[in-house]
Amino acid sequence: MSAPGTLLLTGAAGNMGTLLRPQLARDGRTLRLFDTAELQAGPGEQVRTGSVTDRDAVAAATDGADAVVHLAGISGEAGWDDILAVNVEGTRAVLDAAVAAGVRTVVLASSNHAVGFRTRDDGVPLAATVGHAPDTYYGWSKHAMEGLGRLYHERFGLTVVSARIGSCFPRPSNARMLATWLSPDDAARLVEAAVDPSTRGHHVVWGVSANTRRWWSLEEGAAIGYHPRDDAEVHAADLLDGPPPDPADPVHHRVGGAFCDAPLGVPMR
Ligand code: 15L
Repeated sequence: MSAPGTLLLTGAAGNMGTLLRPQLARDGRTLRLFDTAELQAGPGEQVRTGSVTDRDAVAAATDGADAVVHLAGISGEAGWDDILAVNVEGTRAVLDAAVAAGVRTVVLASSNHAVGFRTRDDGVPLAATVGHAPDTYYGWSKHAMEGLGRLYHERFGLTVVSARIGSCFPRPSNARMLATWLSPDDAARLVEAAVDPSTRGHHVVWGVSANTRRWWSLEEGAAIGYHPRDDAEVHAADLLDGPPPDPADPVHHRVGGAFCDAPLGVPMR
């Protein structure tokens, strides 16, 4: 099966967009970059400047796309109105535009914080089918995003993959991330599996690498062909000094770690 001709990346200038952009470049593929920040198009790229809060701009950017990877949004706790406008209305704008444009697949960048209050007591490995338990307004917006994805799949037959991302950074930077890290290479593997034309239907999968200390299931991802190869353990010596992390410590016991104690509605960054 061939990869899609035009792949729209919303939030292309953000953390994940920046990491994924070089990884997703392919012969025969156009990467269309959508962001509020002005970007410079490289080979095989197109730039569309705009916000997901502007439905017309989203519709114009989506026209002619084969698949959409929706990364745009507020990436941590924020005020309720901002979360609703950007993360919820923005996702609805993307899904509406995808249906109108006849897009085959939408990948939604969900987050572990949609189920942040789930714990190791709910299962190890923790299934992606575990019920929602958001830890913040932000986590709730990712819960809403997953629900919207399901709705648009059922109503319109759109293939939707909600990737419940752990910690996607160039490298893990604390002890929790030894379990929750998603390497940039594995993030690209996950996107490629999701946008492959053989992936159809509706899926919620964990976006996590093959970490030795991982406690979230890879089974749902494997069902769409996502097979991570990286392991945060290679960074363990740099991150740990002293006793090993205690799995009973709330930071390691709860999916959402410290987000569970963050004040509601107070912007994190
Ligand atoms: C997220 O959803 C955030 O966007 C990211 O910045 C990290 O905080 C990550 O979760 C995490 O849980 O490590």
